[in-house]
Amino acid sequence: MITLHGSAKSRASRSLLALEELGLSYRHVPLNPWSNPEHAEPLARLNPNARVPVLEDGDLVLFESMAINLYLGDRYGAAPLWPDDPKQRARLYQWSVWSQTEIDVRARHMARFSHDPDIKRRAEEERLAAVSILDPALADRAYLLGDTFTLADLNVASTLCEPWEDGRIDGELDPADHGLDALADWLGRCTSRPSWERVRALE
Ligand SMILES: N[C@@H](CCC(=O)N[C@@H](CS)C(=O)NCC(=O)O)C(=O)O
Repeated sequence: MITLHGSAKSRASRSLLALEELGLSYRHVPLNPWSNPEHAEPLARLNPNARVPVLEDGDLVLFESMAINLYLGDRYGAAPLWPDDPKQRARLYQWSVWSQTEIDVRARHMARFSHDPDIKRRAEEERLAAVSILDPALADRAYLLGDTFTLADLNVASTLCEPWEDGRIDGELDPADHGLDALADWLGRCTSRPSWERVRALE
């Protein structure tokens, strides 16, 4: 039995999307210690960082949303979602790691909420520069690895835009407003998938 711990209104949404796209049956435990202090202790037993998501699959207990998604793809995935070709999987790893090191940057997220307008502006400029890399990468293709949606798209799109963020990066940035039309179209294709709708409905 697979169990995914973490409220869908958090980074756990990325791993819930992966479970949905893979068509796996799973138990969802919507832990959210930021609203429910009594969730902190059971979560800390699963993840010493006291963060969600955490996956349990048999005797495997795994934290970090990207590690969970790559494990799920490797263990349960099949082409086209999880490509057969090792070089295509290498690209999938590349974009997945990139999304964590260049996009999901904690210091930049915090700087965006700074009361200092210069710090806030710099963080927004850095975010725009980082996401702009995706526009040429998508100029000649519908999805990051080619013609079909793969876990690379899921990992990057779900890092840019959580299911409740209305198709905008961090809920506020529309790439089309910055001439990033290939990125805007791709993000729309990803976030309008039924899996996004299903995860949006979860607790
Ligand atoms: N890099 C981690 C980040 C996980 C993370 O920051 N989770 C937040 C929710 S989005 C959390 O659990 N915070 C705990 C708290 O606020 O008490 C991952 O991708 O899994």
